[in-house]
Order: sequence, then structure tokens, then C-alpha cells
Amino acid sequence: MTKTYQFPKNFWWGSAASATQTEGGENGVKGKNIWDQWYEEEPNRFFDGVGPEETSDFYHRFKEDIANMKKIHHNSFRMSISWARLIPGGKGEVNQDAVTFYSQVIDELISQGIEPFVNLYHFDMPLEMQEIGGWENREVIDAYTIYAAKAFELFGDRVKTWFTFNEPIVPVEGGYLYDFHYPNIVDAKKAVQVGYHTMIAHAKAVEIYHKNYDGKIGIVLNLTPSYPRSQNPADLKASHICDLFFNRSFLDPAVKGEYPQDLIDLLAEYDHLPETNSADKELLKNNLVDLLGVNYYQPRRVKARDSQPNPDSPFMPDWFFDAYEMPGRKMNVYRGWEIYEKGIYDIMINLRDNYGNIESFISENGMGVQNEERFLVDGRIEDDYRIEFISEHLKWLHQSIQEGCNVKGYHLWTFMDNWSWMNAYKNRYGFYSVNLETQERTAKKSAEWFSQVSKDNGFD
Ligand code: BGP
Repeated sequence: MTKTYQFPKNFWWGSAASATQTEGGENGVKGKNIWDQWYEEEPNRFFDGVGPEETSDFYHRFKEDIANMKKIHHNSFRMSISWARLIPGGKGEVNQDAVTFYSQVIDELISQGIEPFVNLYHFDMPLEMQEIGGWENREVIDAYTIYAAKAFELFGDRVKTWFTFNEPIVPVEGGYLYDFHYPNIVDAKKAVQVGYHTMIAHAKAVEIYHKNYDGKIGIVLNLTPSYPRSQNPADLKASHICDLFFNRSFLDPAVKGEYPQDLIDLLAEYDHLPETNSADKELLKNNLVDLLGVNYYQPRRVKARDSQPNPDSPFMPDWFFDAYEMPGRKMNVYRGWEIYEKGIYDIMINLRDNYGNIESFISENGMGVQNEERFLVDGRIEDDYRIEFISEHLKWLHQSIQEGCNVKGYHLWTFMDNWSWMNAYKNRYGFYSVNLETQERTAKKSAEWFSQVSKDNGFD
């Protein structure tokens, strides 16, 4: 029977996770990354003082977890490789324990009929690479390129869908503008350089992949529509600049091979252009992505500033817009994020009309909720709010497909409750709950619902 919301054949149903958030930083042989280091320096900055040492112990429990994925009819799953695990220190010797671990995970997924999507970098700079300046330093681009080539060589026979970075704008915002990632620097000039070098590292990895392999390689971006308060030109300008900084700074070079001229002009006007090499332009032009992962959680609403920025204060993107709190907006109060389901449709229409209708999929969407034990009934979390959240987003995604958008799948963030950076285990996102004392996994009601949707390739 055809469903009201029937999705195209072979639609990817699954979920996403990342190495640092699931494996356990102290499990197995591994180099340190910036999260291990930041937690050591400032444990007080993590919710309830919980760090990345054990997280959800995927390192030891991946077989059980993959069996659970199969139970709910996943046909694909995005994981990440920890650079600091595969090559401790960021360069030099490959860690054979890590090769064994990732090989086993990949093989297990494949043997259960779940296609592995593998991402190379999810916020997790090896500490030694950060100590030489992280993405500020071109040497780190070279090290990342060698790491990427190694990963393709080791796993490229089995993995056919790769991603270079997850949400590369987030380490720029967190680490260099707004103090929510290590190294907690606030310096827009460095932020621009870091973003630019990340993009160059991305293009180099794409180049290597395309030269030597025949699968697909893409990037995962958190595209956040910037809705203006009104159609007043001042509000429109605020939203345009916001879009340039936070979406188009990666979307344009990744898909079109060049930066938006307006962004270049703006940065030039304020003397904030990055240092570049002469070969960069060609590199970007020649190495476009095959596939785009879209993470969507919340829209951004902006308005023109009420006041001029203080000209003596350091340059910040916020010089050009203020956040706008739309009256009556629907909120996920636990995360402080607005829920606006139509945003997913607007993103896809934009990709269709302005980005050549590039092949894409929803690589993350989800709802983090605090104290989910409140919803326990007979041992199961009755997360009807999550079912509603997913289905309302899926309806808009379906609509975009009806209108010709090239959308290939939907992955929830995340498969099982995991460690969420500074928020640690505050908000739970999983289809499966994780008991932090016993590490026991239990399917939530949403898991059962999603299982049926995946099986039917749609829902009513
Ligand atoms: C995305 C990240 C994920 C994940 C998710 C939820 O930005 O790619 O790693 O954490 O957001 O956000 P949070 O964990 O901050 O609640």
C-alpha cells in the first residue's frame, strides 16, 4: 500500500554519530584530541563535569549497537573516524589497533546490510596538531591530507561514501569566535584563516579521492536559513551577511568551487581576508563535492542592529546583525533551539535553485531532551515528542522531493544517547537510551516508529 508520505526507492534511512561522542576517549590505544585536553584543563565547563573518557562505549559494544541498528531497519549509518586514534599525534605511524577497530565496525555494518558513510573529521583535532596552531597552520592541512589518503587506502575498498568534514563552521565559531570549543580564542581574523584552511584541506582530500577511487565524497554542512525579521532593506542586508558568514562560507566553495564575491568584498573592507596560496583558487575550482550532507536543527532569525557596533571593539560577524526572537516561535527549551520544520524545505529548495540541485540528504536532524526518564513507562521511554519532531520534518522533506529536490535520505542525530560536547549527557537524542551506570541500551518508542517508517519507506 502506498503511504501518504512515500519516499523514493532506496531512500537512506539511518542515523549519525561521531567518534569522540561514542567510542570512549580512554578505550583502546589513542592519541589525545582537543576534547580530552580541554576536559583535563577545565572539567567545570562540561555539564555535570562529565568528560569524553567513556562516553557510550561504542568501542566495546559496536556489535550490539549495529545489531540494534539492523533491528530498526537502518540501511545506512554515518560514523566518523578519529584522526587521533588512527594516527596518534596527527602524523606519523598508523595505529594498528585503530585499523582493526574501524575495519571490524565497517565489516559488521556491511554484513548487517547497513551502508557505512564515513566522515573524517568531526570537531576532533589531534592535540599535537592544535599545539602547532591547528587550522591556522598549513602544516596541519598537509597532515590531514596524509591522514585522509591513509583512511581511503585502508577502508576505501569497502566504504563508498565519504565525508571530509562535519559542520566545519562550528569549530570556527566555537574555537575562534564564541568560546564553546577549544582553543577558546576570540579573534575573527584567526577565525577566517581557520575556516579558509579547513576548506583547503577539504579540497585536497576530495582531489586525492577523485584521483584514486570511484565512490562518492562530500561534506556535511549545518545549513541554517537566515530569516530576516521583515522585508525592510536593513533586515534583508542583515540576513544576507549572516548567510554569507555562516552558510555560504563553506557551501559555495564546496559546491561551486568559489567564495561569494560579497563575502570577499566584506572581509576586504574590514581587512580580514585570509592569507592564501596562489594555487588555492584552482584547487577549489577543480574539486567539487559529489554529495552534500545537510544537518538541520534550527533556523536563524535576524534583524538589523539597533545600535552601531563600538568601532574600538574587535571585528565580529555580529557587527552586521542582531538575533531576532520571533514572537510565538516554537522552542526546544532544553537545547534553546527554535523548532521550525519548514526550514528543511527552504534549504532544499535553495539547493535546487541555486546549487545545481546537487545530490543531498539530511545527515542530521534531531531533538535533544533533558531528563527523559520522566517519560519511562514499563521500562521504555515514550518519546512521542521525538516522533512528532521527526515526522513533521519528514513531511516537509517529502514536499521538497515532490517539487524536484534531489534528496536521497534522512539520518537522525543520533542512534543512541551520546556525549554532546559541553552539554555532555544533558540532552538525550537517541533512538536508543543508554543507562550511564550499566551502559544498557533500550529502544525508545521512536525507534519502533522509525523502524516501521524505514521498512515501509514512508508513513501516513
Ligand atoms: C551537531 C553536531 C553533533 C551533535 C548535534 C547536537 O551540531 O554535528 O555532533 O552534537 O549537533 O548538538 P548538541 O550535542 O550540541 O546538543
